[in-house]
Amino acid sequence: MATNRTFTMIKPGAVKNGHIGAILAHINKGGFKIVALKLTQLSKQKAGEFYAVHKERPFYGELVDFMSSGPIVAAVLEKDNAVEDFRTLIGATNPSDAAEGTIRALYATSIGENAVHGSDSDENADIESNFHFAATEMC
Ligand code: FUP
Repeated sequence: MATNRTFTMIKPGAVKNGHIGAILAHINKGGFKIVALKLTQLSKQKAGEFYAVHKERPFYGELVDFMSSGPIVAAVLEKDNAVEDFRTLIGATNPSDAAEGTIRALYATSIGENAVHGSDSDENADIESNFHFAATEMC
């Protein structure tokens, strides 16, 4: 179990708006080490699989469309207490509720286009990292 690792995606809106560099710098300044990194694009099917837990929610269709609409940056991050500390660093799901200085407060445009993903448990961090990366791609 990757207890000191979490998984993140810089979502299509933040990539399109030119925030990859600033967000990665913010992540490094927050004390996280990047142990896997790639620029990629999710197919609709893959985006649907990634967010399958939300299948019954009213926003699922829009979420899948958005997440497959352009390139994303996927990364695995390492730090003590990674999952919880990264969720603090990114802020609340809705950027209007996100604490000042958090990644979502700085770079998200709406709850649907909220700049970054962060795993919500060690178990999901492991599942999501393996969804995007082969073992040989995680250093
Ligand atoms: P988070 O763990 O903060 O990424 O939030 P959730 O797992 O609750 O939601 C996953 C994604 O679904 C969000 F990043 C954006 C989208 N979403 C909406 O579009 N509307 C909502 O009301 C809730 C989530």
